[in-house]
Amino acid sequence: MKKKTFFYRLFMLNKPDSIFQNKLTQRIISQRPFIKFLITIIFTGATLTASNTFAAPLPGGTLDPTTIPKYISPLVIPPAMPKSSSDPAVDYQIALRQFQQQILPSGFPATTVWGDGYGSLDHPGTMAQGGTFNSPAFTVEAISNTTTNVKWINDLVDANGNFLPHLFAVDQTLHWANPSAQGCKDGTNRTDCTGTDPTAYTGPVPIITHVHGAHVGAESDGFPEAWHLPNALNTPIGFATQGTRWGQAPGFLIVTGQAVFQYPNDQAESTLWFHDHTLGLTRLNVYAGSAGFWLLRDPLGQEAGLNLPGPAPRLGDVPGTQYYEIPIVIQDRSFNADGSLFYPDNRAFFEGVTPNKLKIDFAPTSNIAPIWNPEAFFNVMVANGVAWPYQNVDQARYRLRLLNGSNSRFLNLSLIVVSQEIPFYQIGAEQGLLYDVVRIQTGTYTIYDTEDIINPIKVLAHQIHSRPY
Ligand SMILES: [Cu+2]
Repeated sequence: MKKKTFFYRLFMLNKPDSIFQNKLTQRIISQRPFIKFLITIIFTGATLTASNTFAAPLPGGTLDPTTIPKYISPLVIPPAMPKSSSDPAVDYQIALRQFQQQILPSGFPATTVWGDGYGSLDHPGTMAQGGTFNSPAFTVEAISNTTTNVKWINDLVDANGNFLPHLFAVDQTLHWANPSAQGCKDGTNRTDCTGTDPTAYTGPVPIITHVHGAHVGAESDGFPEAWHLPNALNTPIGFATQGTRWGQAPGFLIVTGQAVFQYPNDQAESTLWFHDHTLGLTRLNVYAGSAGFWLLRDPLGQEAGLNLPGPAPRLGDVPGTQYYEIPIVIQDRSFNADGSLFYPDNRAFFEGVTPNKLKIDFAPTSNIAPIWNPEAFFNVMVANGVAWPYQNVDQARYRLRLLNGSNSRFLNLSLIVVSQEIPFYQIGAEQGLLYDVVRIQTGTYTIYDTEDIINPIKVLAHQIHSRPY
């Protein structure tokens, strides 16, 4: 009964073009054959006091964000992730690697990031090189009630097979993975404990991938303590290569640096995403670039017959294919002048003082972590791995699947055409379609959630926001 009502209302919204042909829309469409669709992120809190009065940029790295030109780089739409061909036992083999990506506009330096790609020798290279590695990752397409097996690989090693250290300062006084299995606060020597060493960790990086919102068995969930190290040649003696809750789907060979997870996808069509989930490291590993969409479709599900805009990127698309279903992950980042990502490496950033002004007694003498910041806000908005991109759109309805992948920042999203704000329509959230369609003007999005939206210039957005903790 409830389902019927939902279908009817959504159908009514879609069918008569009344909502899409109000005066504003008519005017905009007649004025502009192509409308530049800008995702306008309005900074919340201290950075914005009125809509047209920006305060000084938030503190961050050595690159002044006001020197970065906006809306000159095209939005990157992540293609579909290639299926595994070299290992038929799994549907996908996805590796996290370190590489350079042009996040800032061309002319600025490239940025060292981590990102997922098809982790096999036959698909090397970054997206810019014609390969599959990108941050955010290419999109995993899955079908409801059809099992997807993924081999997740920690490939954070250099060309010689030695481990790569973290891009950022890792606080060892948190409850964290602690691969050295030494020096826990409770006097034990084990992994997954609160450490005592106030210096930054310099060893191999533990990762574990979690598909956010997936119905999944415990062994395939990607628990924080289910991390694994890369299969590096120089892993220090005595280090644990797995966390205490490491596991994988039954029947698969155990290989160092990998875990095979099984996803039954026994849930409604939905926008999910995958990201790192390691104990005490999630914020850093996701900030470094671990993120990708996992789109769950169901040919017989609730979206069937709704005539939602598409297509989304598919395998084998010819270059130049126009997409009307676009996933967008929005994240705040700060940069240094050399293009590197900035992440605070001490508590002074959070306190808003210079390090020499800190009066705090840090761990291990207190329980206040010296490196970790309870929350952190950054000064450049990055969408699909590009700083302040643009996307030209047709006069057509679009479906956007939006994800807030920021560490701490909530987002107010507005759709501005010329100088006019126009509404969009939310049709879904985390775990699938909403019961009813919601008209939104300047929506607020918390970190790590999901929604679905439609709009009168014919933009239909599917919105996720979700947070990686
Ligand atoms: Cu999550």
